Amino acid sequence: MVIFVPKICIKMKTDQYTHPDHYALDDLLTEEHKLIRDTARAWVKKEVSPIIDEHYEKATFPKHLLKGLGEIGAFGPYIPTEYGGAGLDQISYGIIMQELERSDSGLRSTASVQSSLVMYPIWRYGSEEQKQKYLPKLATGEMMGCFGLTEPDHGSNPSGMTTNYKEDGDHVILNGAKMWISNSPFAHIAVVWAKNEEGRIHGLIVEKGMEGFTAPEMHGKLSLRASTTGELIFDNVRVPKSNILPGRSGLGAPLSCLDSARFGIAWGALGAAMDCYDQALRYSKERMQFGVPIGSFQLVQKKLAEMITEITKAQLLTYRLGQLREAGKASTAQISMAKRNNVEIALNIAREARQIHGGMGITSEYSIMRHMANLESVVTYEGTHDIHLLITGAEITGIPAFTREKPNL
Ligand code: TGC
Ligand code: FAD
Repeated sequence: MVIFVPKICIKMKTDQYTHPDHYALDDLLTEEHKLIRDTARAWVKKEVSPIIDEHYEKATFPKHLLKGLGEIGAFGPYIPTEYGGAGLDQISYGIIMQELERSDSGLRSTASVQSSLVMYPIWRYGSEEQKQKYLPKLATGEMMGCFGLTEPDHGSNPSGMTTNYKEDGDHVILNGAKMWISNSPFAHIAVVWAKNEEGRIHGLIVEKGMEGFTAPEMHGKLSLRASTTGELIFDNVRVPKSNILPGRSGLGAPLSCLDSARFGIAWGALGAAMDCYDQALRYSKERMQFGVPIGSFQLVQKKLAEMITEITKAQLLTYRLGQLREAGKASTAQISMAKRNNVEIALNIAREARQIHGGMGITSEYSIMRHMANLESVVTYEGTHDIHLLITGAEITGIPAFTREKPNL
């Protein structure tokens, strides 16, 4: 049997990826979508691929990329142009997240947080003055933001938050702490969720430099190392009342932001899966064992065939979700299903791709282990894998199963 190994495969490097499109999904994209994808991909290849491993190893975020991220429209892609956003549709947002996460989940995280968790709440729930003041600078990356919902004792259950504020004339006095906050050490502003004196949750824009506000970095992460994570500590911080988001209160306000971010993550995880698949396919044609490419073994083909099947199913799910979201019809449970599914398949694909690479798969020569480690954060943040299962369960049964009677310990 003669096995055709295209020459181009032999010298391919990890950043020279192809585009898995087994079901001709490109036909569903507009010319604008393809241009956005190709632009983001070319930028990532030129600016990110050469430096990302070093940042990952040193556990630093490549801040010099912020301007470029702004220029390719990664900050607030769907925010209207009048506020400095790119004015694109939801599928374009997804495509940009996909291309960023083909490179590294940490890079996509920064764009997700800035777009969906900082710009989105200001755009949806902010006053006109707040929108004018913050959105244009956030869109270019000149100003960076972070999102404070999770607390040390309240992760999956944010409604239990204890961060709170009390009125003091035309200011409020904010106290409490947030943990696991992406970008907080270098962000200029934080969109913080806190309870007022009646126990109602509101969003506040807290600026660096306000007395009593600190954002120390958290160290020791073995995942998402090219992303900076920190705390937010509020010790009697005086925040002007004009910094409270007036448009919506209650837990639904931050949860609606999570809908937008989870949508982007569903697309992003697909990017990580594609990158792992691309590398595994290429390696299986290059690597010779027993005198033949390992891709000629049925067990290796099984892995590859299952990978492309899962990628294709996830692409279809994600594309349809993009249509629903664009039409304003995507439910939280639909978004949860896509986030949960796509992160899970990406993790499984990373593990299988690692196996196809044998020992080489554990080295930084390939991005597979980095994706795998990153995806362990992605499967937990923005709602854990099991919380998303319960969101789907609650919708299909009508019975929320998030809480249970407290055990009598
Ligand atoms: P529940 O009773 O279900 O809802 C409370 C109120 O909110 C309303 N609501 C929503 N509104 C808008 N959009 C949504 N998606 C909404 N979901 C719920 C709901 O109608 C209700 O309104 P009302 O008027 O009746 O009060 O809330 P619950 O306390 O039972 O919690 C439900 C649960 C567990 C699903 C939810 O709290 C949850 O999603 N937990 C997971 C927490 C999470 O995802 N945290 C993420 C933190 S941010 C982050 O991780 C960023 S990672 C950054 C990066 O990419 O680097
Ligand atoms: P817990 O809520 O303590 O969960 C622990 C385990 O218990 C999980 O397996 C969970 O599924 C399970 N569990 C909990 N409740 C239930 C239940 N009702 N039923 C069944 N199982 C349950 N947060 C922010 O606000 N902003 C950010 O920018 C941000 N960035 C992050 C970046 C990174 C790298 C990481 C790791 C986290 C980030 N987070 C952020 C926090 C993230 O959203 C939380 O870690 C996540 O929501 C889970 O909360 P937890 O870690 O407290 O886990």
